[in-house]
Amino acid sequence: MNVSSRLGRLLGAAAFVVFVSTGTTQAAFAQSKLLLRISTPAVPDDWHAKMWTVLKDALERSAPGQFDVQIHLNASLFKQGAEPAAMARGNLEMTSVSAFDIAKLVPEFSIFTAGYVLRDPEHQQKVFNGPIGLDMFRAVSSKMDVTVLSTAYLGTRQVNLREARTVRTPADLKGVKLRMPGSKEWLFLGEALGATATPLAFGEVYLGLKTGTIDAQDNPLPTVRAAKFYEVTRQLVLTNHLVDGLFIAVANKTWNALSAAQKDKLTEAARAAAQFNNDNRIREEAQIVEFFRQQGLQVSIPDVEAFRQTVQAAYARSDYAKVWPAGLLDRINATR
Ligand code: KDO
Repeated sequence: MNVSSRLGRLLGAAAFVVFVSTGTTQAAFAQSKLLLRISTPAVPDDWHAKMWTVLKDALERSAPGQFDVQIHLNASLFKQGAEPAAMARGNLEMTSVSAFDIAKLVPEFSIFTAGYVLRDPEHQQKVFNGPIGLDMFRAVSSKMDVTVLSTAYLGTRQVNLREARTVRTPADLKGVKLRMPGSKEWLFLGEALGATATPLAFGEVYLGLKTGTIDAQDNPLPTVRAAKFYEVTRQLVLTNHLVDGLFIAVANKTWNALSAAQKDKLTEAARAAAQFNNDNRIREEAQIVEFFRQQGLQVSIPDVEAFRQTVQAAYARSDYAKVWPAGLLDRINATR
């Protein structure tokens, strides 16, 4: 072997040692960090997807090097609705859980799945950041083994149709295959609106609308934009039927392993994330209708009072209402 090839081999070996030792150091460093895997069906361009980066950045600033935050969007880690079970099994540390998924395990929470209960985002924040939220989240922690850190406003849900039609009252939605997420709590809301509720995961809605396996879907307007449902629909009906929320939650196993200072920092970061989402979503909702008109969608205002009465009556006579604690609805209504 000549001198230069021996030198080459020596340099190669040295580079390998540096590579291996750097890799090992990085792995050890990552291991010493607290892993926070986040799973959500949200699409990257939606505010409740972007809010996770706000959480990650806030933690990087307040607790540098302490957390390894991994964000999985588009339901790429767990399918929609499977997150609470994944957290219970120890396979997931954080998510934003919907009232509908909470209601499966904390039946009284179904009051927040009912249409026309929460009035607007401000009302929602007051309810969940006050004594009602405190009681509810205590029940969530004991029955679901997760701790809710903050409440994100997902937006006010509206009906979005593939083909335009006249929709004044719930009777006008008769026979319309309205896609809802796949649980009985969601399907009940779709039926209460007068439609034929059809279960489908969020990730399949675009294609379902495009091919016509469903006639309609319901979501807040920023999501209709972010998921591009406006490309495959012709009409929005502003029913305002649900002031929807998502609850930023961490598995208790993870939460209990944190120091008091880390708990404070994670709570702060979750609040900052929700605030970012809420501010942007409220701002966007106030101006987004024009965007849909420009895209050629018909935007109709139905008889919201007729929808409110029909939906409220459906819930009032349902089994859901039977487990709502006495006086809770009044306390929610009285929250100002
Ligand atoms: C949906 O599937 O319609 C829904 O809006 C339900 C919410 O609870 C939430 O899961 C949301 O989708 C996803 O985060 C996607 O925006």
